[in-house]
Amino acid sequence: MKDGIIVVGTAGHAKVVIELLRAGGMTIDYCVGADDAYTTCLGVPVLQGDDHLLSLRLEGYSRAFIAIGASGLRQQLANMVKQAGYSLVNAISPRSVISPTAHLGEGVAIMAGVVINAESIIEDLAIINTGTIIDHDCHIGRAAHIAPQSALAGNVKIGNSAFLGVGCKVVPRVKIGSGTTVGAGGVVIADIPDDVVAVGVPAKVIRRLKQHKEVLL
Ligand code: JB3
Repeated sequence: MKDGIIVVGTAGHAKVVIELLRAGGMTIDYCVGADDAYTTCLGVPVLQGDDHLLSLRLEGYSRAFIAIGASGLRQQLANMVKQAGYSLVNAISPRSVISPTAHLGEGVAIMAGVVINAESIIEDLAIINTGTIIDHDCHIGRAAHIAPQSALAGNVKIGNSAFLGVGCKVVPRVKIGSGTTVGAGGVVIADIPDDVVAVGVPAKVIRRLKQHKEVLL
């Protein structure tokens, strides 16, 4: 078996993840990117094309991390590597503070300065980005992305594949639906449904995202 990690993705998010994994004592042997990817990422050799994922598996690699910000593609590639027999590691900054009663899924990215408090749940493939606070009893859905410097008070529920832009604030016991985007700096003081875009202080719904088309309200 080969002990090195395979990072899927070769751009900005991959750079941050590589540094998180290295800080946790792991070595990254290859990155796998799209056909037009650069040839190296922070000194890690890049293989272009996902067909390399199977050949690396056959060479004995068994651990991977999906370092791609787009949640749909991140989930698609996670399914691909899991079917190939890889397990997904977590990329957790040693400069984050995670409660011992918090629960983390697999393939989770937790950047520097993050605080996750008691009994919060972070589902598979979620990204808790730089300096973000997830207070007690929150539930962050599968492949959700909480951008840097956001703050969620207690008992906040974020749906699968939701995206909270940089600097969002969410008051206690609010639910934000699956597939929903809250724009940067949004202050959420009431529940927001699935598949919409909400912006502002307080955050108001401005668009519905239906079947990947934007429908102006
Ligand atoms: O907001 C912050 C702090 N970070 C963002 C991050 C969470 O998401 C960042 O600013 C970007 O918005 C985004 O980072 P990412 O995904 O590194 O950015 P982007 O420039 O969109 O890179 C997409 C990556 O996906 C590239 O490395 C491509 O090579 C790779 N890619 C695209 N399609 C693919 C495929 N890789 C593989 N293996 N297979 C594909 O089909």
